[in-house]
Amino acid sequence: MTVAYLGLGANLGDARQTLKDAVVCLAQQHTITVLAKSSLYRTAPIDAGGDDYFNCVVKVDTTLPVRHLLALCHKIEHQFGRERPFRNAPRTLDLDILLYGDQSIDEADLIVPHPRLIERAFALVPLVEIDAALIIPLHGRADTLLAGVADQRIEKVRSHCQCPMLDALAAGNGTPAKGRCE
Ligand code: A4P
Ligand code: MG
Repeated sequence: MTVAYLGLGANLGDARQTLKDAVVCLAQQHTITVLAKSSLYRTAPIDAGGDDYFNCVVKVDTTLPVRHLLALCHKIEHQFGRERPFRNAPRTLDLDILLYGDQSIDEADLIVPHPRLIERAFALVPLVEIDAALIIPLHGRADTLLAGVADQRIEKVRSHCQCPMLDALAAGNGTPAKGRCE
């Protein structure tokens, strides 16, 4: 089992609802246990156009090797209608591997820690919310990096969610039943 952190982002369609549904979808995978979920954040697009984004981060325990985890992320993005007309295009769902254990990977199609993680409030702020003392391989403690992104607009979304699944995840009280998200 490996602890990994996944960054979720969306700014097309009902982005808030998509992120909530995507977290439930992750939690229903037999290969994944969601250990924690950050708050939902509304964020200014960085290096991108379009509407404001919604972002969050989940901490997972997974039996999947990292490349299988990447493939699963792509599969779930596809299920949520992701299209790639151009770089940084508005998207229904983006699922990035921010961290995978303490591994550093630098390959053509997979870089971990995510190469732009430390430059982006939409990834760093929710990460630190989940785990204040988190160490990012090659960069050190995550909370010491927050000052570098302090100029980026990010606001926590007050949750009106009535969904017991998400509440349980946020509180770390267990995961939804497995196997219903194909
Ligand atoms: N790839 C390499 N490393 C990874 C990794 N650690 N996790 C490759 C996931 N994928 C990784 O990804 C492009 C390629 O990156 C994939 O083929 C994969 O093999 P993609 O999902 O097709 O496109 P992307 O996510 O748009 O690309 P990229 O370069 O990761 O963009 P970013 O850096 O994620 O930026 N502003 C706000 N406020 N919120 C956002 O969520 N997102 C972006 C996208 C820009 N601005 C944003 C947000
Ligand atoms: Mg991506």
